[in-house]
Amino acid sequence: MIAYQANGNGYSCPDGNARWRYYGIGGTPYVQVDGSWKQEVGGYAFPGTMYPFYRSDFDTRKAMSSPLTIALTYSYDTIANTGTINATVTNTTSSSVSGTLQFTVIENGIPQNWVGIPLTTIEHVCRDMLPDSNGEAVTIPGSGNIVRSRNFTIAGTWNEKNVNIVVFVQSSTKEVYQANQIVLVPTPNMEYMGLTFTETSGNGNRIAQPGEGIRMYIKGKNIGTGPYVGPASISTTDPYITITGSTPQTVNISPWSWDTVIITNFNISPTCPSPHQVNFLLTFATGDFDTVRFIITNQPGFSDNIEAGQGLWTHSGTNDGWHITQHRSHSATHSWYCGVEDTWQYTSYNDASLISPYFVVTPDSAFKFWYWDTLEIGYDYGYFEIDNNIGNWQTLSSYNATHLTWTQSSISMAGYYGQTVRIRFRFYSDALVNAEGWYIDDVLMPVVIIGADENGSGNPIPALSVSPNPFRTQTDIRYGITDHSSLMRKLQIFDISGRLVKSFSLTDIGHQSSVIWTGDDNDGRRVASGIYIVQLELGGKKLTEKVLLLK
Ligand SMILES: [Ca+2]
Ligand SMILES: [Ca+2]
Ligand SMILES: [Ca+2]
Repeated sequence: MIAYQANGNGYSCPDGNARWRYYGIGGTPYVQVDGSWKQEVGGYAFPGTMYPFYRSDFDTRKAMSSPLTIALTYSYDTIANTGTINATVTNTTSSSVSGTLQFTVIENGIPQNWVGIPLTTIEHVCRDMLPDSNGEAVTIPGSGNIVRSRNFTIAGTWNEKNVNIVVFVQSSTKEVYQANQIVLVPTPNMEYMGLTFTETSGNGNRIAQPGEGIRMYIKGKNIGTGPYVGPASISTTDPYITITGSTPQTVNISPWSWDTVIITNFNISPTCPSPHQVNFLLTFATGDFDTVRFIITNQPGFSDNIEAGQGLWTHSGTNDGWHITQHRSHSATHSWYCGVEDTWQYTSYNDASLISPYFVVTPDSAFKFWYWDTLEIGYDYGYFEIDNNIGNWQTLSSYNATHLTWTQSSISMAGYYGQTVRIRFRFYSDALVNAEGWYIDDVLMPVVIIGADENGSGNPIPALSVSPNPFRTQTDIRYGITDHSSLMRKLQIFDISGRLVKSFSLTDIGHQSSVIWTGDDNDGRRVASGIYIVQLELGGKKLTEKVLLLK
């Protein structure tokens, strides 16, 4: 990939400017694939990511076969900052191929701050062409090859570790037949990739709980340009965690590959709170490091009916329209919506995400949510994505249809059981044609509470629900009353020792009603974080649900 910058930019060069004119590019950024497909992208006019929209065009070009192959060798003196690159261009067809052979020196990672745009570096910038932007007219005979060499000098103001040289052959109609590139100074760059774990001592339910022993397999990914050779190390200052042994793995990871870099055993103190987030520091031999987030809990899962406010959700992105609305809802009166109130349309160039808090995936369960959508078919999309606490979001499901009735989506979480993750609903729209959009309600990763009062747990009790759970500021307790003959009805909240914390008077005699609990007791004082039992008493029957209050 090469970015040609016009004159006037601090990082432009005469060759880059000449190529910018050659392509006839206007004032806003364009992408040209193989020289044959051109599209205006990015900049102030196109602020969203255009990736989902252009992906099919990229794939089409990628699938086209080439008559040429290009093999590169090079030498580089890191003291003198000079070198030579040699290209062998081979014609794999029987007909001769004519075009222009080009050598372009590019630099990545050039620090650059743009006003109002979250961008700190610019990439692929054309710094020089060898010998210049005119290139060399060449003809490669059928089933033959040509060999060419170019000398180059890396300027002192460039970072040689970020320099690549791209070699390509271009036709008279600007189509690029073939390209290849070398990295001047191959360098590994490691990042945390994810983990799996087993219980070495525990109840074997695939949830890491207080008092258990865990063996953790940590994966690292090489996002650099050179091979990574070496172990990794791990540590934590967490008072509830004792690392009892680590086995760094002997690995050789090539660029854009990954492997298990360390296996670590640790014990969780029986006095560890639940839930409790442990931060492990993972350090690679390159000095690269990452924080590995690992939640210990007796209560995996996460649920929210969106009736008690924003809670622990966050949202952000380009033209972010996510908010809680009362316009449509699956349960009760509220849902999340990415669009504009009153007009009931989304806007153009959205790329905005509604992000859940971190939670532990409940084993043998699917993640479920209800949605209502009208999206421009083929152009505007919703995505359900997961972050296995890597920071790299992976798409598990996409939405591009019209459902004028509420529809439930069920996403397999196999492969993530027991792991600490967060999910997001990402909404994307293109330049033209908007519709009403995407509503989300009743998000459910089944909440299972292990080791608390077992009265009635394990069986779904539709007549009593608590959401969100866990919660921080307030939660919505909904209950159904089917027996109106009984006047004996009580809704009470107890702490885990059975002490009464809060009681509600139920004056509503409808079939379905709800109360909001803000985490206070009967005297209006905020209660401590922890597990509480919500108990609905109807006549002689008692229904209970457990809810977790976070600090
Ligand atoms: Ca366990
Ligand atoms: Ca709702
Ligand atoms: Ca659209």
